[in-house]
Amino acid sequence: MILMKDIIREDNPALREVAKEVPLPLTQEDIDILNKMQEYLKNSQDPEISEKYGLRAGVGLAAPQINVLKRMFAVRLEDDNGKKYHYSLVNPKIISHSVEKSYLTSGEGCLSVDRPVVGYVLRHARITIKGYDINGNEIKLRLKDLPAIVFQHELDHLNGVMFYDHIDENNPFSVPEGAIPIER
Ligand code: UDB
Ligand code: ZN
Repeated sequence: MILMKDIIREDNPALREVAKEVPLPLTQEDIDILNKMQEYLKNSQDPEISEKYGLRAGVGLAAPQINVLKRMFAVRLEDDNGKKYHYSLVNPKIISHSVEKSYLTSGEGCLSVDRPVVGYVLRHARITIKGYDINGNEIKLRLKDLPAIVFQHELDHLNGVMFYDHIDENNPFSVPEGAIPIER
């Protein structure tokens, strides 16, 4: 199983690389990696297991964070209506997005960042994302609110982008007109 020691931190230059497209169909090795990433998220959200192994409760994990420079990530969260977003996505691409922005009022963190970084991370409020699931089937998702934020955060990791790259360093809490605050 994936443990915190397997998750690379921001001092590792691999997190700044652009990850490679994954050939389809997936190899068994890639399938195993994606399943392990999804298992990390599940384990980390289980109070007993996360306590036992010292896991940070994660809602998303991108392959580069375990030093696998491939364009794939896992997401596991529930929205406010109890709708589940359990996805393992390969070669994801945002095919359209709103002009409107949104941001988490509590800011963001990252499993690869062991320090608090304050400030608003402005993201597209709504996205349509396309990719492939573990079986190579095409997946197309329309997302808003927290799920849209999480998918964009994970997609950024495939491009070597960290959440704090988006924070205005002179004015970390500035909000552009019309941006939607998301509480959680
Ligand atoms: C996270 N977790 O997993 F809204 F029950 C963060 C960490 C860094 C704090 C562990 C998180 O936001 N958990 C959460 C959120 C809720 C409700 C809840 C638990 N990530 C994933 C990550 O680092 N992926 O690379 C950071 C998130 C910040 C915004 C989107 C992803
Ligand atoms: Zn992250």
